[in-house]
Amino acid sequence: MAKTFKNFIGGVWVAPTTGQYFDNRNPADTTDLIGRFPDSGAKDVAAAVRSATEGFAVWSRTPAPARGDILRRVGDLLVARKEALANAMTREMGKVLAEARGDVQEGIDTAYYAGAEGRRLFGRTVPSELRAKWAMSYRRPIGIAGLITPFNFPMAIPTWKMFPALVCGNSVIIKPSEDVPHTVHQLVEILLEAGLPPEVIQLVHGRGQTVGKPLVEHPSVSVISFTGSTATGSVIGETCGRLHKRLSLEMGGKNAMIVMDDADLDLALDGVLWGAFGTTGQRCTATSRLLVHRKVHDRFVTRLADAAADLKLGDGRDPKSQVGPLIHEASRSKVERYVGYGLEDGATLASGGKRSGGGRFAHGYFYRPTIFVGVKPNHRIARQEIFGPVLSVIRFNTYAEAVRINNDVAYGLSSSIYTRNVALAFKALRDLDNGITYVNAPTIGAEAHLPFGGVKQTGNGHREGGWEVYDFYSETKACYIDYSGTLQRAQIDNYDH
Ligand code: UN1
Repeated sequence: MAKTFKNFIGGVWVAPTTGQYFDNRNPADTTDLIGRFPDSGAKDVAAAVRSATEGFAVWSRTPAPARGDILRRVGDLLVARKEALANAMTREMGKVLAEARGDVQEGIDTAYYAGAEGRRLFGRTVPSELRAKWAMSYRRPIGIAGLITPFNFPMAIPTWKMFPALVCGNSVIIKPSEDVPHTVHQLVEILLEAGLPPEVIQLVHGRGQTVGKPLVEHPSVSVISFTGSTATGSVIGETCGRLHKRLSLEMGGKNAMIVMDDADLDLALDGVLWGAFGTTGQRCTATSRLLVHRKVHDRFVTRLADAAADLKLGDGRDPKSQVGPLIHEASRSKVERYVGYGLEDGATLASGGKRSGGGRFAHGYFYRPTIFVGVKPNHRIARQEIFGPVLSVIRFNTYAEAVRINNDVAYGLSSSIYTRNVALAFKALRDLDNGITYVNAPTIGAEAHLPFGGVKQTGNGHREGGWEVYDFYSETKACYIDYSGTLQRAQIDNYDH
C-alpha cells in the first residue's frame, strides 16, 4: 500500500478539505507508485493564508541573522541527507542520479548563501543634502510569498525561491509541481527540523487550476514567484498586474550554442551532449539549438550524431544510464509532435527520432536523444520550446549571422559560444541577447550565487539566485533623521535662488 501524504498548513500535517488525492509515479517505471498526494482546493489555500499571516507576524520580527541561522541548519541537514534525497528525487523525477545529487547540492549552496545573507541584507547610508540630517535605506519583509515551482529541478528551484524569501522575513506558501511533490515534502520536513516556526511555511499540494490560481488570486498573498511555461506566466502576470502584486516569472528558453570555426571541437562536442541531453533536455537552460560555422559543420555534426546514438538511456538510478525518461506521457507526445514538425518543415533526422519501448523501457517515458540537421531559423523546432531531448542544428557563415540567429527568437535565457578568440568571446558577451552567456561551456550550469534569469519572453525583469533575488523579496524603506532642531525644507532651504 503506497503512503498517503498530507499538506502542511497551520503548523500541522493535514488532509486536504477536498478529500481528493493524486498518484505520484516513477517516470522510469510507472508500476512504481511513490505515494498519493493531496489534490487540494481553494479552501486549503485560504487556511494556509490564515496561518501564514500569523507566521509573518512572528518571523518578520525575528532578527535576520537568526533567520539565517535556521537556513544554515537546513544546509547541514541537506548535506547529511544528500544521497537519500537524490535517490528519492530520481525515483519521482527521472533524472540520472549524478544530476539529482547536483540538484540537491544546488539547494545546499542556496541554503548556505542565504544563511550568510542573514548577516548582510545591506541597506545604504548616504549623505543628506541638508545639514545635521541623516539619510539611509534598509530592507523590510513584505508579507506572504506564494511560490509555484516546476518539476525539472524538484529541490533547487523551490530553494531558490523559498530560502531568500525566508531570510528576508517573509512567510511562505509553496505549491510544488504535482509531478514531484515528494521532494518538497521532504524539504518542508527538514525546514521544520531545523527549527523554522511552523506557521512560517505552508505546503499545499495540487494542480495549477485548483491551488495555483487561488494562491495567485488571494488578496493577502503579496508576492508571487512562478517558474513554468510562458503561457501560464502570462495569465499569472495579468492577475498580479490587476492586483498590484510583486511577481517574478521564470519561463521558457530556446538556448543556442555557437560553435565557431576556431573552436576546440572535442570540448564543444562534450558541451553540446551535456547541454542538449542532460536532464533529458528538460531544463529551461537546455541547449536546444546548435549553430555551427560552415567550415566545421559537416565533420562536427557527423561526430555529434554518432556520440548521441551511443548515449545510454535508462532508469536514472542505474549508474550506467546517461539519459533518463521524460516526466510523463504528455511530454513525450509533445516531443513526438515536434519531431513531426521538424520533418514537415524540411529538416533531416541525424539521430534518434523515436521512442524506446519494450523490455526495460516498457513502463517508462523514454525517448531517444534526437538531432535534426538542415534546420532553418524559421522552422518550428528552431523557434518553440520543446522541453525534451531534441537538438536543432543550424549552419551559419559569419559571426554576425550567428548572433542574428541567436537573438531572433522570442526567448532570451542563456547562450554559449565556443571559440579560442578572446576578443570574439568578449564581443559575444556584449552581442548575445540573453540573461546568461557562457564561453567555452554549454548553456546549462548556472551557479547559485549569481543572478539567474532571462530577457524577452523568458522573464519579467527579475532574477533568481545571487544577490539580486534579495531585492525581489524585500521592500526598501528610505529613512531620514533630522537632528538640526529646525525645519529644513529639502530642495528649498539649501538652494535659495
Ligand atoms: C532550469 O533550467 O530550469 O543552470 C534551471 C542550470 C541549473 C539550473 C537550471 N543550475 O542548468
